[in-house]
Amino acid sequence: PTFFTNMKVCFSEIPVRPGGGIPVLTFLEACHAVLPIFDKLSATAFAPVKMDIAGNIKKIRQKFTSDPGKFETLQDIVQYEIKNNQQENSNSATVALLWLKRAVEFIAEFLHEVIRGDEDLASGASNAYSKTLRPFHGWVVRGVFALALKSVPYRKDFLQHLASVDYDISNMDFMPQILRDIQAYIDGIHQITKILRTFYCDHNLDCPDQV
Ligand code: 6S8
Repeated sequence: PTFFTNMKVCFSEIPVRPGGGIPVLTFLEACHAVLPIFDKLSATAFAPVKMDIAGNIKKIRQKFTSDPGKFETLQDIVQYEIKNNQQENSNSATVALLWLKRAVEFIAEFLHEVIRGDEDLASGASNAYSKTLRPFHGWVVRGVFALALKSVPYRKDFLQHLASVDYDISNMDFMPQILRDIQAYIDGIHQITKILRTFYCDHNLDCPDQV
């Protein structure tokens, strides 16, 4: 068993509707299932990241709960906010989902670097950061990233964190299995972020401003 096989919901399990609609609650569960990894790595160093992701999950869940019948999919929520001209409010579900999408895109790029195999994951994290979050961060948040970077473990240790306690990575089966799990997880993320990227682009919601 690994972190992935223990996950309640992963992105590949989200039952996307025929028209591309992404069901709200399963999506939020898949995002939520990422959070325990931060405590394993370093609860202090990754506290701001964890808070940001958890906060965005909460914002979207609250919107959903305000009228569950009306909001079956993420797109329903965003469209509702557009209709009411709330989509640019900083506490809107639309902005929360935009940042959640960016966070998940970072995770996919980072895991891709892990698969590539360089023992120095900090440089992998920097590559992933440049491709995803960095363009949207001003110098203050870039500084926060630089700090978090110091807590990124070596590849070997990161992979050990993804194993369950009783699983030794020197076991011959472990490496191929964990790498397969990671790739499947990345594929699941891509299937979802691709839909969201297109949707945000079509509705002109991919705000380029820096925070
Ligand atoms: C904007 C912004 N959010 C917020 O200001 C920043 C928060 C802190 C960000 C720290 C810098 C990034 C660190 C990266 C991690 C370092 C590498 C780790 C490698 C192990 C938005 O906030 C609000 O969200 C929104 O609601 C609204 O208020 O209009 C808006 C204002 O502001 C962000 O930039 C989102 C940051 C998300 C970072 C996600 C990083 C994930 C890190 C690691 C994942 C590695 C583990 C993968 C394994 C998974 C296994 C399942």
